[in-house]
Amino acid sequence: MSHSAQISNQTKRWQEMDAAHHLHPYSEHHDLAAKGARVITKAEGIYLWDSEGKRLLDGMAGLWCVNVGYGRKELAEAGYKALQELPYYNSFFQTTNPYTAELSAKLATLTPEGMNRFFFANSGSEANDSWIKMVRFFWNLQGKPEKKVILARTQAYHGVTVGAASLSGIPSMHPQADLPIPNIQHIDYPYWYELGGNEDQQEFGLRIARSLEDRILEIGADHVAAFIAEPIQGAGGLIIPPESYWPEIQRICKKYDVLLHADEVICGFGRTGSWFGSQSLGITPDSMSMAKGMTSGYQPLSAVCVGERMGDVLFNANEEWSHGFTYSGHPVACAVGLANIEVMERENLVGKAGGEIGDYFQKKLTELQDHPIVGETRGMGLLGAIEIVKDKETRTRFDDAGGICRDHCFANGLIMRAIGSTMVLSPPLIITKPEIDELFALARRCIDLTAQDLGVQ
Ligand code: PXG
Repeated sequence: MSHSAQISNQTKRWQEMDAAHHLHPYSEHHDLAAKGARVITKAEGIYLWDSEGKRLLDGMAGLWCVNVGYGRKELAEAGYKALQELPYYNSFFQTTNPYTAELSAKLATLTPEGMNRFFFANSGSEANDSWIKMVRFFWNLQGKPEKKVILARTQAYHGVTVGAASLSGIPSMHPQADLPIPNIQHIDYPYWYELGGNEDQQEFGLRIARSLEDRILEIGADHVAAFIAEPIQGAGGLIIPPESYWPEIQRICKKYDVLLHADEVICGFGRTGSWFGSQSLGITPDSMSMAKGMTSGYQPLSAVCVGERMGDVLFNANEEWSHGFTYSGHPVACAVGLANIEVMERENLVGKAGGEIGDYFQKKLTELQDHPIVGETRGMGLLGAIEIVKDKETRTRFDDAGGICRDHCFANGLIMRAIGSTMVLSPPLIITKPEIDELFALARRCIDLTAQDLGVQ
């Protein structure tokens, strides 16, 4: 039997086991079983390999998370060392461990001023769910238990647990599970390219921000607890708000005493060119959630960070906070988180994403605007979006351009995510200029192939 035939049999075996026994996230299982799942077997730098030996340039850093790239020995060694010394102990019962204590202190040096206290969990969803409980506890302790409604945005992605999925504003996430839970409402989102029409971008940004004020007034400020938003919306379409948006949102939150929460799960850890998206976009939140880039995905780890106002109240409560996970502050995950930050600092990855490398990425992204089916490109740091359109003037869309383009990307060795007709990029922060050239050469070729399929010459 030839080598490749052996590999194929092995792949087939994994696909069959997987089809029989594995329920995948966000998948239609009939379709998946018929096609056979792609089996990823190894990774190095910005590349992945599947079980057939095909190489893929990972333009999405996994799911927006592998910021230091794949195959980093420092992270593996830090995890191995912690696994040998202290594979597990909890942080309940007045206990901590060196890794969790050191990571908390390290994070406090990176977060915006005053954001100094961290509650640890394992995923972005758990962090956001924990935050809902913190907000309720905070207002209850403040003697304002009627301040209960949390406002979030259409097309927001805050995770999938019951609370986090309720905060999320992607319409398909709610009906299957009878969500959202009570006291969560959604307002408009600042997607100028899709919704702005001929309106001036800054005017649009102000108008959308003021929909927050309208809703607060409708509900009554005494009943509104908090507003949650991603600095740049990720999974909802990589939506970068006009500059007028965030200052107005902050003015409104202050005026009506509504807590402001930044979901930094994608934007955190260098993605936008600063440690946190809030720093890039000039946001001063009361609290933030973080995950993904915190360990570059090498271990599941997340946190809710609270500033002085919430922190002082929660830390000084005269009652126990009834919340915490078995793995809150897991020593191995925290050890890997520390090693991840060390690598990011040593290699100046945040500085590069906000400087030379981010600028080069943005320049190459902008060059795609000359393509006949590219209506807009936008980005910040190492985030990029490409709007595929039938008509640049009217911004009319094709039916499934995103799906077609994504399939061409896979076939040609590039992972680029499709969100409707928006193609999205979020590569590892270690990407080099020649690798950026390779990424955009592949992207252009795949957009060409998409245009051909759609009958555009
Ligand atoms: N907040 C934000 C902003 C996210 O992007 C979560 C919270 C939830 O994190 P966990 O760790 O619970 O998944 C996320 C996750 C996609 C995609 O296809 C995006 C996410 C997750 C899965 C897929 O874009 N973001």
